[in-house]
Amino acid sequence: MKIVLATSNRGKISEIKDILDFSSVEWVTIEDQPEWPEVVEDGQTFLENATLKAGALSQFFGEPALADDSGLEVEALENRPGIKSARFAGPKATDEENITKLLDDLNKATLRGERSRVARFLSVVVLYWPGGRTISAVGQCQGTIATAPRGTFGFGYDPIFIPNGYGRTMAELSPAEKNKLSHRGSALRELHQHFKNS
Ligand code: ITT
Repeated sequence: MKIVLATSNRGKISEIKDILDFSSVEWVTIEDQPEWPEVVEDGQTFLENATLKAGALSQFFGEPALADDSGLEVEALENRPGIKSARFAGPKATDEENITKLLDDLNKATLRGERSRVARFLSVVVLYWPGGRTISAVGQCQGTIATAPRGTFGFGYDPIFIPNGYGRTMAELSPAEKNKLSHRGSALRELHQHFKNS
């Protein structure tokens, strides 16, 4: 069975392949396809955006497609950046620029008297078959925002996210440790159960 990984984020590709250790699946990724359609993520929710991405790639390749839409919600920032996590500091923002903006915004909120550093990662995953059948699942990981970035593993906001119960940031955990506790790990393991029962 072929499944298209409907993402251009290399961090996600490697995590999804590790978490869903399917020996019988041939993954189709942006890394081995010369043509890859651009998908406009104009949904209002993680579920809408994940469905848009999986649907577009499934139609393009005529195969089932798996998408993840995810992000970081920070309590003191009224749950921003949320669905805008990838482009928080601008349309072509790097992970470093997004982290700098988030820490700046949180520092300003602290100066206004906000004390919470509570945050959560959310992931919504959708598997979309040609013809339109879908299954989906949600995962989350609760934690707090560090005062400065630490660690080199992972991607995105991992260097500033400390999962509850850990003294280390997500970027200081090995990939295997992250996958066990992450929002994406939970969502994909639940999706796998739905898949087996479907
Ligand atoms: P695709 O849409 O091509 O999958 P993307 O990176 O644009 O790639 P999203 O729109 O879902 O994906 O945005 C997710 C962003 O949320 C991601 O770029 C990170 O900034 C952040 N994020 C999500 N999961 C994360 C994780 O496990 N660790 C750190 N940051 C994460």
